[in-house]
Amino acid sequence: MRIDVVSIFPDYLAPLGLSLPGKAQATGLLELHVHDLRGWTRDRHRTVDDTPYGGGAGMVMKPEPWGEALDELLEPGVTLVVPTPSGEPFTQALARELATRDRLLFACGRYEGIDQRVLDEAHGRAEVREISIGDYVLNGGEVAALAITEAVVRLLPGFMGNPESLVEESHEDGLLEYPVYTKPASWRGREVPPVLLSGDHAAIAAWRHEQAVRRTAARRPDLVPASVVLDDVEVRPAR
Ligand code: 6GU
Repeated sequence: MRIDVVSIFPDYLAPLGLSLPGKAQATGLLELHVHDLRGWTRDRHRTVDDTPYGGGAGMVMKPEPWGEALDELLEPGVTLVVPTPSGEPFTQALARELATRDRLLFACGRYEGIDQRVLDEAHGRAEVREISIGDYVLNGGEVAALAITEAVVRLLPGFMGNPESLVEESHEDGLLEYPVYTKPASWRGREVPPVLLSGDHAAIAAWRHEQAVRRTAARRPDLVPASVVLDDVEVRPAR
């Protein structure tokens, strides 16, 4: 997979050279290019923003530099990802979908966003996904681009050392993950749940599933499937 990122703070994306995505680059699984949007400005001050038509607080990113950046980078077959708090929710399912693409291009906006005409024009040329990583506000799309990239790259075939660990983690089965334990069996007077030491694999699987359901019901009632019933757990119906 090739990923391009356009930002006015390219240094923000430096962590992509480390850790999991860094390993993917070293093995040739991922090709990453980070670009400074100001490279596509033409004025002396390298202006990227201006006041909003219609008034209001904040600044809007001007269309011209973005237009030139996309003319160069938004080739046929590229999926344009625009991180924005007004986008569709980023989920594990969306990460899996993006992991099937050959190329992603992140357009990281700052201020109050990018002139809408840039995205409208891009829609005619490419798949455009406006994506939010949660119901809170960040200063710009860079941190969201990092999060989305890490979630996607670890799903690329051949990336994970042990693909089994992809199957069991939170959200892959629609539930939060069950609690985990390692040695020692007793620590500061706290014992590992005895079933995990029993060697009874069916009992362990059943215990883990029940723990996952309890945890999900307590923390994320919106995720509990209607078919799951646990009499001593209060499951609030999804909105
Ligand atoms: Cl993708 N961008 C910004 N600026 N804020 C956010 C977000 C994205 N997702 C949640 N908040």
